[in-house]
Amino acid sequence: MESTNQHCMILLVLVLILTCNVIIASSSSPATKRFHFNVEWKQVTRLCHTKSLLTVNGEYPGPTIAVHEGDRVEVEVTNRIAKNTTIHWHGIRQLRTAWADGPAYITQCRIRGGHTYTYKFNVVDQRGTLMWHAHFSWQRASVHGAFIIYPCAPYPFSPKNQAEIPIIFGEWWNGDVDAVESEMMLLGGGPNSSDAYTINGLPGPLYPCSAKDTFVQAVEPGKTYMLRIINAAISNELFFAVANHTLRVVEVDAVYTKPFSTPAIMIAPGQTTNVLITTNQAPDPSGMFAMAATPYLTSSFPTDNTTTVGFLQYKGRKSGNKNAKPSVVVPNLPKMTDTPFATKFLGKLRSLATPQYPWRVPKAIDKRVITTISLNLQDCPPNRTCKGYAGKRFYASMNNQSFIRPLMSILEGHYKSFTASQMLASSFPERPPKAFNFTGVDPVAENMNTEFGNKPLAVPFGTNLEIVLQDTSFLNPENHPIHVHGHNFFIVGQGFGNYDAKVDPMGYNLVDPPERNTVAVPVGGWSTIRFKADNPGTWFIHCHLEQHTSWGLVMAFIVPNGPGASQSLLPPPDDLPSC
Ligand SMILES: *[C@@H]1O[C@H](CO)[C@@H](O)[C@H](O)[C@H]1NC(C)=O
Ligand SMILES: *[C@@H]1O[C@H](CO)[C@@H](O)[C@H](O)[C@H]1NC(C)=O
Ligand SMILES: *[C@@H]1O[C@H](CO)[C@@H](O)[C@H](O)[C@H]1NC(C)=O
Ligand SMILES: *[C@@H]1O[C@H](CO)[C@@H](O)[C@H](O)[C@H]1NC(C)=O
Ligand SMILES: *[C@@H]1O[C@H](CO)[C@@H](O)[C@H](O)[C@H]1NC(C)=O
Ligand SMILES: *[C@@H]1O[C@H](CO)[C@@H](O)[C@H](O)[C@H]1NC(C)=O
Ligand SMILES: *[C@@H]1O[C@H](CO)[C@@H](O)[C@H](O)[C@H]1NC(C)=O
Ligand SMILES: [Cu+2]
Repeated sequence: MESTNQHCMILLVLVLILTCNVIIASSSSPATKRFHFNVEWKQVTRLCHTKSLLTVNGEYPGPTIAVHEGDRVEVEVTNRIAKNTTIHWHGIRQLRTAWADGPAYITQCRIRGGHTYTYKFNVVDQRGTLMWHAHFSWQRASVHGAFIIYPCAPYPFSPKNQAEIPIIFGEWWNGDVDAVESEMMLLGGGPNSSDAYTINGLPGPLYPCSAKDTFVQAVEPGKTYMLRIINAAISNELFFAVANHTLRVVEVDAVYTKPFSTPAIMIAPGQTTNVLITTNQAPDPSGMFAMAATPYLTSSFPTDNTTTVGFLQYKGRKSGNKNAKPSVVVPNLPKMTDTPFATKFLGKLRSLATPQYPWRVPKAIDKRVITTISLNLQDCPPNRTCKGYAGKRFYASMNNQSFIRPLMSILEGHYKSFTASQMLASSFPERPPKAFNFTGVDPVAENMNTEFGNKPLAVPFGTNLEIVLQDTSFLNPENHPIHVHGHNFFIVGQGFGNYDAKVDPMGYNLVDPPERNTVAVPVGGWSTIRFKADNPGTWFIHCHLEQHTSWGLVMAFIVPNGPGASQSLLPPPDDLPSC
């Protein structure tokens, strides 16, 4: 960990001086932290299977990026494989630096094998735990890691943690993950499931050959630890709990929350959660307490329903009984289908909303967009066999548009318009094209086809935007984690069933709603998010379940330059990969 950063002082002063909402990159010269990422293969063995795993620098999970609030970050990424890649800094706002955001064909073309691209951006007014991951096909299954931003000011909660432990959840496939995606897209059915969930790359004792591949963290009794929990899994939301210990939630998605205690958490792919844990239990005869993650299952599609287990090992308080086997039972872990628990847990999240960390939720809005987030069932192309439901194939859509990825970077294509501060054409439908009982239809009777395209949503700079995300029961109502690039948002309301524009806004929380970058939209329900569109660029909005992204549950969102020079997209970097 770095020592206290000089730049923190400068930044604090700046933040106090700048009263406007839009704090764009500071003019002082920040400390620059440089990292080198080699995307490369590495032979890795889990569950008795040895395979070439795609990694950064041979590490799985990948290296941790740790910086201070206010730092400038430069990550030189060299692609040393014979495939394309890109890396995304998930949750980093990328103010004016959309070029460094990472999603392939949205903000950049892919980094080809043998090529290098250096991502350069500032970490402005953000602090906490985020993640980085590959944003090309399903590479993020193993190409991911923690992105930690140490705060300038002391933590606003007590007790203060005395140490911290990163906890990264992932999924392990015995087979080749790229082949899983290709096969899914070719045959039109659901993807093969992962073979295990992992904690920091280790599956734990409930899987074959894995007792030796178990995450064990030594802890001292009577201390408070901060767990920096990251869900880097690609296909399921997860529940997480630690036997006999309560978790105190203090931050989600790198935003402080009002602290609350809970026996377990629910965390969706793309989300991060910091919890405090105090080692105040009399040790079990083995000296070990299990921690476990299981999926939170909301769909009836077959999926990985296994459990990964790791341990906290109390130091120096082992009993005389050396043969005592640690219990792998975690009594406080919810059942895999416990939607009431997930709902109650998410309902407790509140922004801290103090003068030092004020809420910035738009109280009034300039525009409301209502979009379905839906699975679809499309006729099989002629002369092909499809393995989706009823001989058809699966897709997914937003407002009945299943996203087709362009062959050029959308940002690059529009760059001239940004420099001219033009308002770019908005063609994404702002209401569901067909009104129907979104969460009540008989899935078999309905026409579940979709349209294909990449019409973007564009709004003027500074728009106070509301987006209502409405799940549908086409095929399967499901919890979808929707991630917005380039902006944090406030979750002002959510519920089950169909959103009602007359009634539901009256129940919005405009006082201390949770601020996040990824919202887990309730299964068979809706969420309303609000934010000020104040970051010029083209941004990806998408489901963070990888199969849904592949099926098209994605949209592009465009914010043009603002009136001031400091509200404009910077020019593209010289080494930006070409298409
Ligand atoms: C990399 O991307 C380019 C452009 O989309 C494509 O033509 C090429 O086949 C890709 N390379 C590999 C190895 O997939
Ligand atoms: C998916 O699973 C099926 C059945 O187990 C297997 O035959 C197939 O090879 C798997 N596909 C991939 C890409 O791993
Ligand atoms: C942990 O909790 C379980 C279930 O509540 C209880 O049976 C057990 O005694 C506890 N273990 C310790 C070491 O306190
Ligand atoms: C997990 O899924 C398998 C296959 O679908 C099923 O047989 C099994 O009962 C499930 N296990 C749990 C714990 O839900
Ligand atoms: C489908 O197969 C039939 C018979 O083999 C053939 O006549 C027809 O041209 C094929 N259609 C397409 C679109 O490939
Ligand atoms: C939608 O369908 C559900 C379930 O069939 C039903 O309970 C609900 O009343 C319907 N809503 C509307 C607005 O028709
Ligand atoms: C979606 O588009 C398809 C293709 O045009 C159409 O058949 C279907 O009815 C539309 N569905 C909805 C819900 O708008
Ligand atoms: Cu989804």
